[in-house]
Amino acid sequence: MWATLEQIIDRLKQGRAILVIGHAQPDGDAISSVAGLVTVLRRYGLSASGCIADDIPWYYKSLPGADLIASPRELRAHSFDTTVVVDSSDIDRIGEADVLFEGDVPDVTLDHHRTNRGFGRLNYCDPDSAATAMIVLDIARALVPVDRELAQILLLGIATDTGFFKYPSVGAHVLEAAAQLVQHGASIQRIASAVLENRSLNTLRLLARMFDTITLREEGKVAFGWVSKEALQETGCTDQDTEGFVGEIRALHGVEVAILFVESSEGEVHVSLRSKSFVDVSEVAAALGGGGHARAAGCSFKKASLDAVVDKVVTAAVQGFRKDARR
Ligand SMILES: [Mn+2]
Repeated sequence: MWATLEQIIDRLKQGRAILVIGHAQPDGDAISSVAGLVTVLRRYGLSASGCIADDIPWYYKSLPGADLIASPRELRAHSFDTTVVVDSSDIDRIGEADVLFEGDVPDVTLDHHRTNRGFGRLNYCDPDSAATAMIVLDIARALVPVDRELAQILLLGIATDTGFFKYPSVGAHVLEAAAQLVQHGASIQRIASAVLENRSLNTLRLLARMFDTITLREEGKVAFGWVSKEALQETGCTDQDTEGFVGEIRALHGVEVAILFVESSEGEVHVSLRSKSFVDVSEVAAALGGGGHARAAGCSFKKASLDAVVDKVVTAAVQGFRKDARR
């Protein structure tokens, strides 16, 4: 059932051994909301552990919080009486972390993805929230003092999920929350330096390969590019290194919908969709088995060729663009 934040907080207080899980292929908000909630619960006096199925990208590891997140394997010997899933629109997003809890569903979910249908026992989802870290900040304010470390952890999710304070989700409320975290001692520059100014030369060479693939449709309003398995291998990169690439496509003049295809080494294709001002890409992604937000969404395909996925997704995105352009 859907719950209020007060009901969620009451449920969390009853936990004796709490497991907080974020989505696989973690981004800044997944790391921030897992590490932030673990920190809040521990400071409140509860036992809490954080888990994410995939490795944390290396450039987040210099920031506080990453060390609070373990792999499912590291936590297998522990037992938990309360499971919380954060920043995930459906249960499939948590990957192999589902082995850590009994039954089919987590006790609590906290999220901000518009496509979330509420897959836990108690669910809280606010699509107007710019980041799940904003929701964790509200929980923090109800339970513990916010110190410099907690502020730094929570600012990560807010900064990264808003494209460093430039997406339409950024209103006064977001800037006020960020300002408070900065007052508590957090540094935006530290996050920007770790996330935006840390690309390896290999990653820049991979980006150059991706730029060469950019293809336009609908008179330049729909743009897409791809990173093949070969491009990853030949540049010595992994799919983690493609973080931010889709934003480079969206930055192209005149583009409304930007799509990045990444053929990861396991033969899977991950698709990131972004829009600039009016196309709801969460609808496009949801129709393809994925999910997300109106301006940022994604989906994944297994055992499919890159070419076939590009054809299928671009066709769906062009249809979505035409539909929303008529509105
Ligand atoms: Mn998020």
